[in-house]
Amino acid sequence: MAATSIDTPTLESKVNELDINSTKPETNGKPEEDDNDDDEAEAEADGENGSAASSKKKKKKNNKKKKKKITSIDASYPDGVFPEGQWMEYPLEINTYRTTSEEKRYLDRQENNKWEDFRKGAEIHRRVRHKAQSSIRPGMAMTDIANLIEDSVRGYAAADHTLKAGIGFPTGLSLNHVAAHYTPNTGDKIVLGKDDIMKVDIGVHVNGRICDSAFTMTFNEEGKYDTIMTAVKEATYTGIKEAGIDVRLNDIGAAIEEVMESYEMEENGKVLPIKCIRNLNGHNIGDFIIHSGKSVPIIANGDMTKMEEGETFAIETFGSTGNGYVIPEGECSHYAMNTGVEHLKAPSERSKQLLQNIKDNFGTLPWCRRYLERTGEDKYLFALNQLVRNGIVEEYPPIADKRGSYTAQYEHTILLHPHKKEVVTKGDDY
Ligand SMILES: [Co+2]
Repeated sequence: MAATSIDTPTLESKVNELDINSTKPETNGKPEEDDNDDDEAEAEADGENGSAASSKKKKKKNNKKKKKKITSIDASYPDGVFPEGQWMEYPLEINTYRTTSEEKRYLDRQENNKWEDFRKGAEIHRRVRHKAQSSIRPGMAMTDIANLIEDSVRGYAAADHTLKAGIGFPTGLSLNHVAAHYTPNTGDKIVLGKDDIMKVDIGVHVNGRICDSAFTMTFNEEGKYDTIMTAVKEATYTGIKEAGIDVRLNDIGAAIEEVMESYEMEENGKVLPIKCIRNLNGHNIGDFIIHSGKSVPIIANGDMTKMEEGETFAIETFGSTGNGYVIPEGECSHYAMNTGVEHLKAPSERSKQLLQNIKDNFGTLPWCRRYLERTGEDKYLFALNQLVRNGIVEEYPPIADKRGSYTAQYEHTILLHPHKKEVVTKGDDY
């Protein structure tokens, strides 16, 4: 999920005490059917000849388990030790001592439960996006794409409570000139087109530790989007490389900008420079809080604030062939309760009731209208807008560059351990 730095308010950094015990579940965490053929193939690879005809394989299948279901990720890691991400050393000379410091390693081990929560979320993220990458095709409705992704997250997280583990924020599926914060609302009729460029932004949390990671999907076979995809991927990798303890946020932005804007794409003989979307940012991540105070610019912006030991960041960059600036456009789907609003009173009985339901199900995690409806809410829009007007709930409408432009995004979550940095959501796909 992106942080906007201009015109729209950012979430406060104060971490709310969440009363998890008083909350009721959004779903019962029941694992759902998995129709991913890859997984089935893996599960049945034992004793099967690799070259067996597919028809023979299909017949054989009936003798075994029916369809492979998505089960809790815990079943794959019974000892509770999850795969580590990609380790990188810190960039500044003054911090090279950290890599081998016993004291820093000792400090790091004290936080091991927190790191394992992130790693578990990251492993769920990798599996979910693998499924998304292998099954999303043009012609699918955006609602079906969102459900496919979200049911996978729920299945792997298998938590009895939304606030314990599962969806960390609404699945972003923003198309073309829309850069971020679009997910379908109920009744959405949009269908994915073969020439669309779609930002898939997935959030998975475990005990409030949110993994925030995004990639971009295209289906154009002439390689139309190759350059913008490369530009944004390289810009994000640059941001990840430059990030670290004591590094100034401005310096990360400057490095990202230089890489991103060295690319240009061509369309119908016209050269389109790739620009950074200057009012979108990476951000640090707090417990149950997706944007927790610091913004990581994707241009040089003069921010001399430094990253600090123990912080966790989403490093994300957005490239665009448009103005390189986004404004709100279209119907809102994303919302989150603001922090530090305990003193504010819900303006009506209905909005008070709605607010309690939001607190019970999502706390300060972002959510969308579809998730609210899953909790049984109906005819809530008037009350919801009251909460928004009173500053209790923040709305995050889709944000878009100019019509006809193309935007792309890549994003990883990084952990600033005392001794090294870990790109926890890194996979072999991106
Ligand atoms: Co983000």
